[in-house]
Amino acid sequence: MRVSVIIPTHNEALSIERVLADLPSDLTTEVIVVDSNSSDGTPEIAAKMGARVVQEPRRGYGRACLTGLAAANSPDVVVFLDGDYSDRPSELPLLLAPIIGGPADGPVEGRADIVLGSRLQGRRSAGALPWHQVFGNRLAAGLIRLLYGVEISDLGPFRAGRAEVLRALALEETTYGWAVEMILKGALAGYRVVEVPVSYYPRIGKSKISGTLKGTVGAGWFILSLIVRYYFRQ
Ligand SMILES: Nc1nc2c(ncn2[C@@H]2O[C@H](COP(=O)(O)OP(=O)(O)O)[C@@H](O)[C@H]2O)c(=O)[nH]1
Ligand SMILES: [Mg+2]
Repeated sequence: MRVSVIIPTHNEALSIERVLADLPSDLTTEVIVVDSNSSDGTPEIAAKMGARVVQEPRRGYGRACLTGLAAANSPDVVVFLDGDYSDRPSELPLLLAPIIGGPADGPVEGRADIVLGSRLQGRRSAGALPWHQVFGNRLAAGLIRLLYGVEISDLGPFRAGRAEVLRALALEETTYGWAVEMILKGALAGYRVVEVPVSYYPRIGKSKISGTLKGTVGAGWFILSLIVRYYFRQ
């Protein structure tokens, strides 16, 4: 089974080496770091660590994930992971297990098409998620449970999906909405979206999204409006 890991980065030189070092290399076929104009040496460190670096000068978290997905070399499973070392890359097997299934299953014949790592179900160290992120993610997950019937508790960034499913969803959000678009479109298309608890720690370095006012308001607005929009579009 071919597993491609995609890590979007913008100035993560303080953490990217640890993220790459902690990824279980026996489980990954390729690691793609999609970098947007880092000025701190992030792509150089990533390349030195053996990752494939793809430059994406257009900013946007979703854009970087889409570029990584398009660049992946015929994967069966695609994993998304942040470059800030707030997730634990060593927990990759937790995300792959529901997709791969047990030994009786063939390759990529598990019980899930998309697996989300939940920080709110898992072990989360003090201060890893500020209160507004706990509140916002609980609210968004609650709405998704209510309107779409998907049993999730969080919208975490550490996630995995079957490559053919991710491609079929034709994701198009280039900024904050990308992560929720995957869940909504996946649920509406009848794919199996499941959640596993993952641990979460305070990031290394400075936040580009939720730690900023623009990011918090932008992400909140995009996520809630997409949840409502896709519900009425179905
Ligand atoms: N390529 C790329 N990566 C980005 C961009 N914005 C954020 N990232 C990366 O996306 C990941 C999530 O961003 P982060 O700052 O941790 O957001 P937070 O978890 O909400 O605080 C990190 O690895 C960032 O370096 C961008 O515009 N382009
Ligand atoms: Mg982060």
